[in-house]
Amino acid sequence: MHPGPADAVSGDLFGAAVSAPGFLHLPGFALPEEAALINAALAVAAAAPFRVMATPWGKPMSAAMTSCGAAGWVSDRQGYRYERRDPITDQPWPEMPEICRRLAVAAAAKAGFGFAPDTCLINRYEPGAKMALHQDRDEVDFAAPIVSISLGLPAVFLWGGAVRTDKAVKIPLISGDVVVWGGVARLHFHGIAPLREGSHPALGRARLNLTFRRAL
Ligand code: MD3
Ligand code: FE
Repeated sequence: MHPGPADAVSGDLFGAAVSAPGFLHLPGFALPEEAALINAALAVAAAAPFRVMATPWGKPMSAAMTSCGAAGWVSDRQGYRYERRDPITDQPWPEMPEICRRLAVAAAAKAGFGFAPDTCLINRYEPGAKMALHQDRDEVDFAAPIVSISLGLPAVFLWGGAVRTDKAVKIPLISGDVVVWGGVARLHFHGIAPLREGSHPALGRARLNLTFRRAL
């Protein structure tokens, strides 16, 4: 037995507890630092601009993305991968802001994980943007969890199963929510439903999602 997350941890769906192995929803965990996290994410984007990448099949994604940390996630005709330099600036990605890293590590600890993230992917959604059901399998070590921080407009997270055809459960995520995905949940299919129209006091017509990962 190696140390790992509790087998079943609780989530929260409109205030009603839901349980799934390897899934820990911490509603409002990031709220006290919401403004600082938004500023940190926008500072990253000032150095490594948000860009809409294409899938390996040439179709543009609907979320714009950037990264910080030792590596950044990249998609183009060559495929999905992590790169140590930003292909747009040809510079190393900006450093992971300490306030973000600290929060992600604290959330992972609540789920029973030691965590040393080496990258943070920042997704920016505007109303209408979505993310189709997919698995995250470009990281080297699937034993490490993924920690997600939601900021700005609300979203409906689609939580599928181990195979693409498993029916997806809808989980609302609002600004300040943090989710930790590990263990058997790490390779589950997941996505984001088309973002509803709206305006957030600090971010306007946008949702930012920060995902912390151990990629290299
Ligand atoms: C469950 N992002 O960047 S975050 C992604 O809100 C991604 O932008 C979504 O899916 C977003 O790849 C969802 C929550 C999330 C992230 C990674 C996971 C859930 C996950 C990996 C495995 C299982
Ligand atoms: Fe994903």
